[in-house]
Amino acid sequence: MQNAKMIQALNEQLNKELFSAYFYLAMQAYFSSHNLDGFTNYFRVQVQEERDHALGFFNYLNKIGGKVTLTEIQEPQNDFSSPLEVFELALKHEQFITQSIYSLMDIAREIKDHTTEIFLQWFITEQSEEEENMGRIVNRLKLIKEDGAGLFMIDNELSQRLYTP
Ligand code: OFO
Repeated sequence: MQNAKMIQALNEQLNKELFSAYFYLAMQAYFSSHNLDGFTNYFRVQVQEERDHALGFFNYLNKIGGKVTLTEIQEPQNDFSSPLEVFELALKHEQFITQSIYSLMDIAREIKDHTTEIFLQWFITEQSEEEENMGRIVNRLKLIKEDGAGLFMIDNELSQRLYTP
């Protein structure tokens, strides 16, 4: 089913997912420059996941015969003041992405595009997991405040995150 509004919104989401990968790559670079290897690993995995999300929209557009239109990717913030600032920004970004996926779902429902609804369902589940994970880390970073030992404990835990495509 071809609907211009739906195709445009799916393309915009593809761009947003590519931006997410770019934004998290900047965060990966920040942690890498501070030798926090676990945090670096966390964002390395996150970048890979975002790239997969972007490809999910790319492949879906191809599958339904919708034209893929690639547009400019916005420059992300490149400087951060603390690990807490990074995770607060990442959580805020995920909340924005969740709202964006909800808007896609609203369009799919409005035009009774059930195939796209089913496709989007996976992203809705994924978004609630992303927000939960990032929210947990924000809370823990707030708890430890400036405590170096606490930061290294979290760093160690985040080194365990695996990329599971
Ligand atoms: Fe693609 O979920 Fe994050 O942004």
